[in-house]
Amino acid sequence: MITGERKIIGIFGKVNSGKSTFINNLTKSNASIVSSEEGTTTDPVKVYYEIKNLGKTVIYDTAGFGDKSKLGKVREERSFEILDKCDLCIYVIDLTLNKGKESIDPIDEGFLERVESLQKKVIYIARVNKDFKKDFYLPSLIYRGEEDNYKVFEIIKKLLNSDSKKHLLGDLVKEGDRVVLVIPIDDQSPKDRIILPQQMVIRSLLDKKALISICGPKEILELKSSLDKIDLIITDSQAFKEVYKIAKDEIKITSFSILFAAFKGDLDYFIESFYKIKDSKNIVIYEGCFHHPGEDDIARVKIPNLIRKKFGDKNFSFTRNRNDLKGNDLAIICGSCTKTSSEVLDLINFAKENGVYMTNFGITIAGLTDILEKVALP
Ligand SMILES: Nc1nc2c(ncn2[C@@H]2O[C@H](COP(=O)(O)OP(=O)(O)O)[C@@H](O)[C@H]2O)c(=O)[nH]1
Ligand SMILES: [Mg+2]
Repeated sequence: MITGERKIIGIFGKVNSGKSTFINNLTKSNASIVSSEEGTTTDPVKVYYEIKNLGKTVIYDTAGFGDKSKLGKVREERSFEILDKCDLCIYVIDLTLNKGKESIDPIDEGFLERVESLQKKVIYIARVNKDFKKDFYLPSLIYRGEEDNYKVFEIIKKLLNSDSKKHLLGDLVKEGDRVVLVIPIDDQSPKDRIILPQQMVIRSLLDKKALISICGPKEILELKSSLDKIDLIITDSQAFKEVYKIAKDEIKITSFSILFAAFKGDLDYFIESFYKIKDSKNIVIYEGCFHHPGEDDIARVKIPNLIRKKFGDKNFSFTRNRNDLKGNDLAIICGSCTKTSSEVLDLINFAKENGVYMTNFGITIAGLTDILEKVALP
């Protein structure tokens, strides 16, 4: 299984239930401000945290529910954005507040119903005081402080490690296969490193005990002549056309973004949506991360130009905000290397709910260069 993805854990609960105290205790940090003042945590606070035998996580502390101040609603919205994308939520309930009451607080109940309808994994953590007796609501665990951290991590691991053991390469590669990676280095490449999807593919190939060679698009011909055989080429989508000329129909070829569309997204929906470009008037291009666009930026320049050339002019807009997908016929999203599967699936669901088709950069490029039918799918 590939574990290169950072899992997202969100901490939720009513104002003053002890969320910030909990994240600080759990991560042994002072990440979040703790105070008896309601609404102390405003924007979500995040802590990057490596959990042994699970891998990278990001843990968010969020603004509490039931905040009656002027900005309370806006803060709650931010918390719900985290809820939509998280892999696991930890709900902190202050049972001392419920003292003497027979039933669960309506705010807690409302949230828990929402979590259930989203089918999120959830851990309920209860903070209790000494005279807490009633067990009308059974939490996953009673948290008294740092001494209970190991219990929390055990539950987190149990819930998150049981996630589907999807393999990035599917059945495309087997032990001993000779795989060539084509990675163009140009002024769009990040300085001095290769990007996360490429790192994850390399790690995944090593797990499969494949034999790996790497080169740029200009060098592939020479590399090919030096190898007895090539079982698969995985290329950056931007070099698809060039590489296909060399692979022809003799060598299996796929791209990093196709692997990731299948791994993190919904490959069938992306392919179906690609064929809707022709009839779409309003197309929004969605980028996951912040970067300074170069002159030949793939999102802003290359893809719109390829589409115009093939299908005539369209209304293009560009965004990093999920809400801006609304009102468009089609969205084209980036490779989502900075996003987790849950975030990409959240985006796809949002698009579907709003009647927007969605595809990604790699599928679009493969389709527009007429090789979508010829690529190997994981
Ligand atoms: N007695 C007691 N007080 C706590 C506990 N956890 C938090 N508090 C107090 O409750 C108040 C609110 O805590 P905070 O972590 O800021 O709550 P948040 O609004 O959910 O982030 C602070 O005054 C904390 O000191 C606990 O386990 N026991
Ligand atoms: Mg707080």
